[in-house]
Amino acid sequence: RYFGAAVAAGKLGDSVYTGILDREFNSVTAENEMKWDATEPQQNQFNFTNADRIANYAAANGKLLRGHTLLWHSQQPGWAQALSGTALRNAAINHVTRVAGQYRGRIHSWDVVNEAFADGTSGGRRDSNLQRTGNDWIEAAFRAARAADPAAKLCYNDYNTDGINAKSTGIYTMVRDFKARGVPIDCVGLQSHLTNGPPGDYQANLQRFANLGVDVQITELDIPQGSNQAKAYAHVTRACLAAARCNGITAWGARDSGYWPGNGNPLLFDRSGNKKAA
Ligand code: 9MR
Repeated sequence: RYFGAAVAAGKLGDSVYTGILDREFNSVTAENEMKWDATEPQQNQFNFTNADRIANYAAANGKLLRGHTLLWHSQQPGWAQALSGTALRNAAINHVTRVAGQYRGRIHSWDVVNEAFADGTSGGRRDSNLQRTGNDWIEAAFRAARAADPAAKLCYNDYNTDGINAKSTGIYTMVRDFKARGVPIDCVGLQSHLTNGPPGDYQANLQRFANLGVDVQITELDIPQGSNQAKAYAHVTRACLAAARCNGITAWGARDSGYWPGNGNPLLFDRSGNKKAA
Protein backbone atom coordinates (compact mmCIF):
# COMPACT_ATOMS: atom_id res chain seq x y z
CA ARG A 1 0.00 0.00 0.00
CA TYR A 2 1.07 3.56 -0.63
CA PHE A 3 0.44 6.71 1.35
CA GLY A 4 0.33 9.88 -0.71
CA ALA A 5 -0.28 13.61 -0.73
CA ALA A 6 -1.60 15.99 -3.35
CA VAL A 7 1.16 18.48 -4.12
CA ALA A 8 1.42 21.79 -5.97
CA ALA A 9 4.39 22.45 -8.24
CA GLY A 10 4.70 25.98 -6.83
CA LYS A 11 5.47 24.63 -3.36
CA LEU A 12 8.29 22.27 -4.34
CA GLY A 13 10.85 24.96 -3.54
CA ASP A 14 9.71 25.14 0.11
CA SER A 15 11.98 22.92 2.17
CA VAL A 16 9.56 22.55 5.10
CA TYR A 17 6.99 21.29 2.62
CA THR A 18 9.32 18.94 0.76
CA GLY A 19 10.69 17.80 4.12
CA ILE A 20 7.22 16.52 5.05
CA LEU A 21 6.82 14.84 1.68
CA ASP A 22 10.24 13.24 1.84
CA ARG A 23 9.74 11.90 5.34
CA GLU A 24 6.09 10.92 5.46
CA PHE A 25 4.73 10.03 2.01
CA ASN A 26 5.70 7.58 -0.72
CA SER A 27 3.29 8.78 -3.39
CA VAL A 28 2.36 12.18 -4.80
CA THR A 29 -0.49 13.50 -6.95
CA ALA A 30 -0.60 16.78 -8.87
CA GLU A 31 -3.27 18.93 -7.24
CA ASN A 32 -4.00 20.85 -10.48
CA GLU A 33 -1.06 20.48 -12.86
CA MET A 34 -2.22 17.41 -14.80
CA LYS A 35 -5.76 18.68 -15.41
CA TRP A 36 -7.06 19.47 -18.91
CA ASP A 37 -6.78 23.28 -18.62
CA ALA A 38 -3.17 22.96 -17.44
CA THR A 39 -1.92 20.39 -19.94
CA GLU A 40 -3.74 21.42 -23.14
CA PRO A 41 -4.37 25.18 -22.89
CA GLN A 42 -4.90 25.40 -26.66
CA GLN A 43 -6.27 22.51 -28.67
CA ASN A 44 -3.47 20.10 -29.57
CA GLN A 45 -0.85 22.37 -27.98
CA PHE A 46 0.29 20.57 -24.89
CA ASN A 47 2.18 22.11 -21.99
CA PHE A 48 3.70 19.72 -19.47
CA THR A 49 6.01 22.18 -17.72
CA ASN A 50 4.29 22.16 -14.32
CA ALA A 51 3.13 18.55 -14.54
CA ASP A 52 6.73 17.58 -15.26
CA ARG A 53 7.97 19.41 -12.18
CA ILE A 54 5.84 17.07 -10.08
CA ALA A 55 6.65 13.97 -12.16
CA ASN A 56 10.36 14.77 -11.96
CA TYR A 57 10.15 15.41 -8.21
CA ALA A 58 8.50 12.00 -7.81
CA ALA A 59 11.11 10.23 -9.92
CA ALA A 60 14.05 11.97 -8.21
CA ASN A 61 12.73 11.20 -4.73
CA GLY A 62 11.49 7.66 -5.18
CA LYS A 63 7.79 8.49 -4.91
CA LEU A 64 4.99 6.78 -6.79
CA LEU A 65 2.99 9.14 -9.00
CA ARG A 66 -0.84 9.18 -9.15
CA GLY A 67 -2.33 10.84 -12.20
CA HIS A 68 -5.21 13.29 -11.64
CA THR A 69 -7.20 13.65 -13.89
CA LEU A 70 -7.67 13.00 -17.61
CA LEU A 71 -11.35 14.00 -18.10
CA TRP A 72 -13.58 16.09 -15.86
CA HIS A 73 -16.45 18.52 -16.45
CA SER A 74 -14.55 21.15 -14.44
CA GLN A 75 -11.20 22.86 -15.11
CA GLN A 76 -11.55 22.41 -18.86
CA PRO A 77 -9.74 24.87 -21.13
CA GLY A 78 -12.02 27.46 -22.73
CA TRP A 79 -11.68 25.92 -26.18
CA ALA A 80 -13.01 22.57 -24.91
CA GLN A 81 -15.89 24.25 -23.08
CA ALA A 82 -16.90 25.73 -26.43
CA LEU A 83 -17.01 22.35 -28.22
CA SER A 84 -19.79 19.77 -28.31
CA GLY A 85 -20.79 16.57 -30.07
CA THR A 86 -18.27 14.66 -32.16
CA ALA A 87 -15.75 17.48 -32.09
CA LEU A 88 -15.69 17.42 -28.27
CA ARG A 89 -15.63 13.62 -28.12
CA ASN A 90 -12.68 13.45 -30.50
CA ALA A 91 -10.85 16.22 -28.64
CA ALA A 92 -11.43 14.46 -25.31
CA ILE A 93 -10.13 11.12 -26.56
CA ASN A 94 -7.13 12.84 -28.14
CA HIS A 95 -6.45 14.49 -24.78
CA VAL A 96 -6.55 11.15 -22.97
CA THR A 97 -4.27 9.55 -25.55
CA ARG A 98 -1.71 12.35 -25.51
CA VAL A 99 -1.51 12.94 -21.74
CA ALA A 100 -1.56 9.27 -20.76
CA GLY A 101 0.99 8.68 -23.54
CA GLN A 102 3.24 11.47 -22.26
CA TYR A 103 3.50 9.79 -18.85
CA ARG A 104 3.38 6.20 -20.12
CA GLY A 105 5.09 3.87 -17.65
CA ARG A 106 5.44 6.53 -14.93
CA ILE A 107 1.94 6.65 -13.39
CA HIS A 108 0.84 3.91 -11.00
CA SER A 109 -2.85 4.91 -11.19
CA TRP A 110 -4.73 7.41 -13.33
CA ASP A 111 -8.03 9.06 -12.48
CA VAL A 112 -9.23 8.58 -16.05
CA VAL A 113 -12.63 10.14 -15.36
CA ASN A 114 -13.47 12.36 -12.40
CA GLU A 115 -16.86 13.23 -10.88
CA ALA A 116 -19.16 12.07 -13.70
CA PHE A 117 -22.06 11.01 -11.47
CA ALA A 118 -24.84 13.26 -10.14
CA ASP A 119 -25.33 14.09 -6.47
CA GLY A 120 -28.65 13.22 -4.88
CA THR A 121 -30.85 10.20 -5.24
CA SER A 122 -30.90 9.54 -8.99
CA GLY A 123 -27.81 7.34 -9.11
CA GLY A 124 -27.32 8.58 -12.67
CA ARG A 125 -24.77 10.58 -14.59
CA ARG A 126 -24.17 14.28 -14.06
CA ASP A 127 -25.13 16.48 -16.98
CA SER A 128 -22.03 17.93 -18.65
CA ASN A 129 -20.70 18.72 -22.09
CA LEU A 130 -18.86 15.37 -21.99
CA GLN A 131 -21.98 13.45 -20.97
CA ARG A 132 -23.89 15.08 -23.84
CA THR A 133 -21.44 13.48 -26.31
CA GLY A 134 -23.07 10.13 -25.45
CA ASN A 135 -23.27 7.80 -22.46
CA ASP A 136 -20.33 5.74 -23.72
CA TRP A 137 -17.85 8.60 -23.21
CA ILE A 138 -16.52 7.06 -20.00
CA GLU A 139 -15.75 3.66 -21.50
CA ALA A 140 -14.23 5.34 -24.57
CA ALA A 141 -11.90 7.25 -22.24
CA PHE A 142 -10.87 4.08 -20.39
CA ARG A 143 -10.13 2.23 -23.63
CA ALA A 144 -8.02 5.12 -24.89
CA ALA A 145 -6.13 5.33 -21.59
CA ARG A 146 -5.38 1.59 -21.62
CA ALA A 147 -4.03 1.82 -25.17
CA ALA A 148 -1.85 4.83 -24.27
CA ASP A 149 -0.42 3.47 -20.99
CA PRO A 150 -1.03 -0.27 -20.54
CA ALA A 151 0.83 -0.44 -17.20
CA ALA A 152 -1.16 2.23 -15.35
CA LYS A 153 -4.09 1.21 -13.20
CA LEU A 154 -7.15 3.01 -14.53
CA CYS A 155 -9.51 4.49 -11.94
CA TYR A 156 -12.92 6.11 -11.84
CA ASN A 157 -12.85 8.82 -9.10
CA ASP A 158 -15.70 10.67 -7.33
CA TYR A 159 -16.87 12.39 -4.09
CA ASN A 160 -19.88 11.81 -1.80
CA THR A 161 -19.38 8.15 -2.60
CA ASP A 162 -17.76 7.20 0.70
CA GLY A 163 -20.76 5.36 2.12
CA ILE A 164 -23.39 3.20 0.47
CA ASN A 165 -25.78 5.67 -1.18
CA ALA A 166 -27.50 6.25 -4.52
CA LYS A 167 -24.44 7.90 -6.07
CA SER A 168 -21.94 5.23 -5.01
CA THR A 169 -24.41 2.54 -6.07
CA GLY A 170 -24.68 4.13 -9.51
CA ILE A 171 -20.90 3.91 -9.81
CA TYR A 172 -20.91 0.37 -8.46
CA THR A 173 -23.39 -0.62 -11.18
CA MET A 174 -21.24 1.02 -13.88
CA VAL A 175 -18.10 -0.78 -12.69
CA ARG A 176 -19.91 -4.11 -12.58
CA ASP A 177 -21.11 -3.53 -16.15
CA PHE A 178 -17.59 -2.52 -17.30
CA LYS A 179 -16.12 -5.68 -15.78
CA ALA A 180 -18.82 -7.83 -17.41
CA ARG A 181 -18.22 -6.29 -20.84
CA GLY A 182 -14.42 -6.16 -20.67
CA VAL A 183 -14.10 -2.37 -20.49
CA PRO A 184 -10.65 -1.79 -18.93
CA ILE A 185 -11.11 -0.49 -15.38
CA ASP A 186 -8.79 -1.37 -12.48
CA CYS A 187 -9.77 0.84 -9.58
CA VAL A 188 -12.31 3.11 -7.98
CA GLY A 189 -11.22 6.26 -6.19
CA LEU A 190 -13.23 7.43 -3.21
CA GLN A 191 -12.22 11.06 -2.70
CA SER A 192 -13.23 11.09 0.98
CA HIS A 193 -13.54 14.81 1.61
CA LEU A 194 -15.06 13.80 4.92
CA THR A 195 -16.61 16.97 6.31
CA ASN A 196 -18.54 14.94 8.88
CA GLY A 197 -16.06 12.10 9.31
CA PRO A 198 -16.41 8.65 7.75
CA PRO A 199 -19.91 7.16 7.53
CA GLY A 200 -20.58 3.97 9.48
CA ASP A 201 -20.62 1.87 6.33
CA TYR A 202 -17.32 3.23 5.01
CA GLN A 203 -15.48 -0.09 5.17
CA ALA A 204 -18.45 -2.03 3.79
CA ASN A 205 -18.54 0.35 0.84
CA LEU A 206 -14.81 -0.11 0.16
CA GLN A 207 -15.26 -3.83 0.35
CA ARG A 208 -18.23 -4.02 -2.02
CA PHE A 209 -16.19 -2.29 -4.74
CA ALA A 210 -13.25 -4.59 -4.09
CA ASN A 211 -15.58 -7.56 -4.43
CA LEU A 212 -16.24 -6.50 -8.03
CA GLY A 213 -12.58 -7.24 -8.79
CA VAL A 214 -11.20 -3.70 -8.77
CA ASP A 215 -8.77 -1.99 -6.42
CA VAL A 216 -10.06 0.77 -4.19
CA GLN A 217 -8.05 3.89 -3.42
CA ILE A 218 -8.81 6.74 -1.07
CA THR A 219 -7.79 9.62 -3.27
CA GLU A 220 -8.41 13.05 -1.71
CA LEU A 221 -8.71 12.50 2.01
CA ASP A 222 -9.28 15.49 4.26
CA ILE A 223 -11.23 15.80 7.51
CA PRO A 224 -11.77 19.21 9.13
CA GLN A 225 -10.06 19.88 12.43
CA GLY A 226 -12.32 19.18 15.38
CA SER A 227 -12.43 17.01 18.42
CA ASN A 228 -12.74 13.88 16.31
CA GLN A 229 -10.19 14.55 13.58
CA ALA A 230 -7.61 12.08 14.83
CA LYS A 231 -10.20 9.36 15.44
CA ALA A 232 -11.72 9.89 12.02
CA TYR A 233 -8.32 9.59 10.29
CA ALA A 234 -7.69 6.41 12.26
CA HIS A 235 -11.08 5.01 11.26
CA VAL A 236 -10.38 5.66 7.57
CA THR A 237 -6.91 4.16 7.77
CA ARG A 238 -8.12 1.04 9.57
CA ALA A 239 -10.92 0.59 7.05
CA CYS A 240 -8.43 0.68 4.19
CA LEU A 241 -6.06 -1.72 5.93
CA ALA A 242 -8.93 -4.11 6.64
CA ALA A 243 -10.56 -4.06 3.22
CA ALA A 244 -9.04 -6.36 0.64
CA ARG A 245 -7.76 -4.40 -2.37
CA CYS A 246 -7.68 -0.97 -0.71
CA ASN A 247 -4.18 -0.26 -1.90
CA GLY A 248 -3.58 3.37 -1.15
CA ILE A 249 -4.55 6.55 0.66
CA THR A 250 -3.84 10.03 -0.67
CA ALA A 251 -4.42 13.07 1.55
CA TRP A 252 -5.49 16.20 -0.35
CA GLY A 253 -2.39 18.09 0.70
CA ALA A 254 0.51 17.73 3.09
CA ARG A 255 -0.06 20.52 5.64
CA ASP A 256 -2.88 22.88 6.58
CA SER A 257 -1.38 26.07 5.17
CA GLY A 258 -2.38 26.68 1.59
CA TYR A 259 -5.10 24.08 1.75
CA TRP A 260 -7.90 24.51 -0.77
CA PRO A 261 -10.19 26.37 -0.05
CA GLY A 262 -8.03 27.76 2.71
CA ASN A 263 -9.77 26.76 5.92
CA GLY A 264 -10.77 23.83 8.07
CA ASN A 265 -7.22 22.73 8.90
CA PRO A 266 -8.16 19.29 7.56
CA LEU A 267 -4.72 17.74 6.94
CA LEU A 268 -2.18 15.73 8.90
CA PHE A 269 0.43 18.44 9.46
CA ASP A 270 -0.24 21.90 10.86
CA ARG A 271 0.61 25.22 9.27
CA SER A 272 4.14 25.11 10.64
CA GLY A 273 4.61 21.58 9.36
CA ASN A 274 4.30 19.79 12.69
CA LYS A 275 2.54 16.46 13.05
CA LYS A 276 -1.00 16.70 14.37
CA ALA A 277 -2.65 14.05 16.53
CA ALA A 278 -4.20 12.58 13.40
O1 9MR B 1 -7.45 21.33 -4.82
C1 9MR B 1 -7.91 21.80 -6.08
C2 9MR B 1 -7.97 23.31 -6.07
O2 9MR B 1 -6.68 23.87 -5.97
C3 9MR B 1 -8.68 23.82 -7.29
O3 9MR B 1 -8.85 25.23 -7.21
C4 9MR B 1 -10.02 23.13 -7.42
C5 9MR B 1 -10.75 23.61 -8.65
O4 9MR B 1 -11.86 22.84 -8.94
O5 9MR B 1 -9.83 21.73 -7.50
C6 9MR B 1 -9.29 21.22 -6.32
O6 9MR B 1 -9.18 19.82 -6.39
C7 9MR B 1 -10.39 19.10 -6.59
C8 9MR B 1 -10.04 17.82 -7.29
O7 9MR B 1 -9.36 18.10 -8.48
C9 9MR B 1 -11.28 16.99 -7.57
N1 9MR B 1 -12.06 16.78 -6.37
C10 9MR B 1 -12.36 17.97 -5.58
C11 9MR B 1 -11.08 18.74 -5.29
C12 9MR B 1 -11.38 19.93 -4.38
O8 9MR B 1 -11.67 19.52 -3.10
